[in-house]
Amino acid sequence: MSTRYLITGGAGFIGSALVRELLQSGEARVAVIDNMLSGKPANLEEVKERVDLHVTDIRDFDAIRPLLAGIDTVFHLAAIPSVPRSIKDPVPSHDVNCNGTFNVYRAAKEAGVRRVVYAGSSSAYGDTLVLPKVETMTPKPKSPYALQKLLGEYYGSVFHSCYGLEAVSLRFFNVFGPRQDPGSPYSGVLSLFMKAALENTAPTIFGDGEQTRDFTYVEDVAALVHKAAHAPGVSGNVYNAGNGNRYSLNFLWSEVQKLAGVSIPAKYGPPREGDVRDSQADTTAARRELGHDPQFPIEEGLRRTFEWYRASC
Ligand code: UD2
Repeated sequence: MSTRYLITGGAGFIGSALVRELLQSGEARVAVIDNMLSGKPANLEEVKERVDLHVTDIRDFDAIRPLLAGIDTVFHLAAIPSVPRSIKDPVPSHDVNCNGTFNVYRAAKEAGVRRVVYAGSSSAYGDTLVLPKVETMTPKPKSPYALQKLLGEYYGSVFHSCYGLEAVSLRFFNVFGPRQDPGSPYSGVLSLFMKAALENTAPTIFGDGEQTRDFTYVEDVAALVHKAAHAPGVSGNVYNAGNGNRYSLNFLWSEVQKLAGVSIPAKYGPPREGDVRDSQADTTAARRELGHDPQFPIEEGLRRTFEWYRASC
């Protein structure tokens, strides 16, 4: 039987969690496109027999077009993330996040794919006067990355209205969990906190540490992305993919220290350019229209994540 699902970025941290979610839900096989820039074969190790892995790049339309033939749903997660990286070096992230995303929608349309589920970003909101952030707010991107991710949402709704391709966008809110790579200064902050605690070194906190984020456990995001493939009457829409809470970096570093049994004062540096101050998702629409039902409160997500890093690092 041919695969019904294809995941761009499927060898990455979130993409590989989605691969496992789909396989656990009864899919026999799934297809993955990944250029292995940040994706890793190790992320798919225990499921590799059931994954059709295509090592290619979404910037190459001719390479990806034939891979979408016969696919029902494309989950488009491939991206170059990071707000500060996009400010320092905007060309690669523009190429992948804008041109690559256009290629994915165009290839999906030409191949007759039914639906594309797109990984957007909570950064699209920018700083808002009101929390939590709700989908009806006017986006105010503060960085190239935030704008690039917003463009992908708009392309989804335009491919829906102009070409009849079903498209659903999810704004991911600071996803964390096992397999998040702590290997770069642009890595997600919780992966850096975990690594610092295990190595008994001080992390750097940019700003006063009182900025807040809606940290969302990766399995909750994967479950929601899967639901978005099949929810009826939602094409062209954008939904928050968050947990609905917000925690400061100072609080999180204290929680990670408790898990690791260490006591190390963080170093503080200047705030990052393009940083949003506070972030928290209103999950009402995602719960009502997609059946979003997050299962992992922050304590449980942190515990599971820390156990993974302890066993793997
Ligand atoms: C943004 C998006 C998120 C996702 C992500 C992808 C927001 C609110 N969130 O995450 O949804 O798209 O981009 O990259 O825009 N920090 C430190 N020390 C460090 C590293 C980070 O203090 O060593 C701070 C950083 O300044 C920020 C917070 O931690 O205030 C979170 O940073 P991040 O890079 O983990 O994610 P963020 O919020 O830019």
